Amino acid sequence: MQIKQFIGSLLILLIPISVLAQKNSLLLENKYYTIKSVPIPKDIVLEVGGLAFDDKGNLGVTTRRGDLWSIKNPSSANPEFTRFASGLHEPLGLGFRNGAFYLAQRAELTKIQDRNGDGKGDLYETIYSWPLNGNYHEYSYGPEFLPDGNMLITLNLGWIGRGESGSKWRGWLLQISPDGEMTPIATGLRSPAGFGLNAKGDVFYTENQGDWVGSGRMTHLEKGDFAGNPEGLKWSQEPNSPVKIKFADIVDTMGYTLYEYSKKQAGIKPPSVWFPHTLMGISTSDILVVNNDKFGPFEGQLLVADQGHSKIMRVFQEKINGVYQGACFPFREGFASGILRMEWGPDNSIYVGQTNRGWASTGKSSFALERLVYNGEIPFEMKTIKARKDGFTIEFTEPINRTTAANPESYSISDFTYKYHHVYGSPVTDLQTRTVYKVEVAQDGKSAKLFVEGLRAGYINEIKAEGVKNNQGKNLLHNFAYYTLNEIPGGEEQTDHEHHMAHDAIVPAVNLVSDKRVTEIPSSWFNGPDVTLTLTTTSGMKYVEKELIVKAGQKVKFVLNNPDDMMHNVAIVKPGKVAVIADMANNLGLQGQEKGYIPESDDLLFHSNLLVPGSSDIFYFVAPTEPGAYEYVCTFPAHSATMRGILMVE
Ligand SMILES: [Cu+2]
Repeated sequence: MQIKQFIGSLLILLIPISVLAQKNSLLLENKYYTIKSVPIPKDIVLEVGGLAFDDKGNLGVTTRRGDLWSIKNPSSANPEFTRFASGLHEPLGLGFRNGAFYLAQRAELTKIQDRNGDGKGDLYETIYSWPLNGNYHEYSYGPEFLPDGNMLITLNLGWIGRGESGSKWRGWLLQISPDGEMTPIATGLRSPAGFGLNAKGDVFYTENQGDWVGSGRMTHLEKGDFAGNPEGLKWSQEPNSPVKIKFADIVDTMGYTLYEYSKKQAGIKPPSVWFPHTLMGISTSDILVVNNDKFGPFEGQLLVADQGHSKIMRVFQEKINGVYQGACFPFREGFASGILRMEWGPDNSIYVGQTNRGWASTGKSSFALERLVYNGEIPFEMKTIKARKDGFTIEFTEPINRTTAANPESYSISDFTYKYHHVYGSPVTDLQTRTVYKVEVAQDGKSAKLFVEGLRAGYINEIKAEGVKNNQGKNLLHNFAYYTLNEIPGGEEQTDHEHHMAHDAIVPAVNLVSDKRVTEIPSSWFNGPDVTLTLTTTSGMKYVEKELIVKAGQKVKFVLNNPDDMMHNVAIVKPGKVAVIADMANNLGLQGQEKGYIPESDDLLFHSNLLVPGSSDIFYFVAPTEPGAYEYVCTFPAHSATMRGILMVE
């Protein structure tokens, strides 16, 4: 081996695996969606605040330095830049309707028009204005046009070491008509840089991690909604406010999640999709609906940009019990600067406006204007994830290899949540592993039904499909997603328990090997067991049988049936020891599952396996020789309070 080559391979070894993986994923993404840059003249600082095409096909761009540029032929090698307007106060949005540009400056919604046709704005008209207290963080965004011609704007909170609504309507979504009539719509907003309409015309906004905001997220906003940050509630008692909650109604419990709090206080709207901090992005921005079928297989879905990670994520949502929820997926990373805006071009490519001054980003350019172009080849991706009563259904963009897709071990799921408190951000809270115990692959090979034990409403499910391959043996382009489960769907699609029982693909959660779980009948029991005890689980974390009776020293065959839709076990313990054992099981934490929630203790006499829904277990033991009221209990966390009974030894 040549010395140079040797040093070269050493260097490659020194590059962290994660960097290689990232480079690899960038290269793969580039095969399907290519990033092209729009050349910007050297003397223009194009820190993009807003993007909108005018009626002549020129791209309007507002900048944070207060200009509105008009770009002719933006997809060509030599686009032509004209300064259409200037002297604006940090316009962070742009729209175009009926021959005029509309933009939100910090303190007003402004209409700018070119009346004499010289390609420059000559009429600046205030549509509606609002007060400012001068805090640097009082950003204003928009407008987004509604189908009826009214406009939406959002107002950022100021920052004084926490979010502050220092002037009226900071922290609000406002609707403004073209003739300047303002209607407040919703509040609880902290840093609402991105908002827009989905394919059905419903309004969503994205939020950045911050005080009262555990992680980035997206929320469906309707009139009267409160989305979580209490500062904007300072104005909820104004006569035209549709929001009923008062500022004093929201207290910091330090314990609840936003979902839990919303069940106790009417009018709180939990997010439809969480973007877990650092796992998916770090600062969400613009929302863009995929409004055509020329951009790959994702028509009707939403793209959400991330400023800090210089990337675009993808969102699929569904409505369960009238509530939006769904999954976010990685989509395309590697942009030059921090993304603030996305806009469709006439050729169905997406213009991506970027800036990172004051807001650090992965892309190191201080500003950029780029274009994302679809190359026509379908990437192998999870296209949608839908919730069912008993799990999730994943739809793929291509037929999947049946052997890999039907194997429960090709998937892993864990769920967690975030705290709702005045502190900035939240750690991942109450993380648990969920077991995929069965998978059914659809006839057409394009979707897989995952059966998952113990779904928890209000939790974020990390869904990984690392083992799934397509028919050509290829891996997924992106193999993970985060599904926010606000509502668990009702019974229409549930599978009955007999079906579970009959299926041979059920995998146990664990297979506990222990001398307290003897699964073969002991060879010394020549006449078989003296007695068979059967215990059956039922819904509401209970056993059907409250008491079982044996005689001291009897040979027992113990059957545990679990027709319930959660995981359960049974542990037989010495008299009076249930609470101690349940506590020990709880304290096993994340290792609990692999131990079947069976702690090591002399007070625990016998136990079953940890059973997934629709399975059963048989074990053998000799009943204690000392009579007494022994107890049996399910040691799965939080079950022991209700899931217990007496084993009477006579
Ligand atoms: Cu249980």
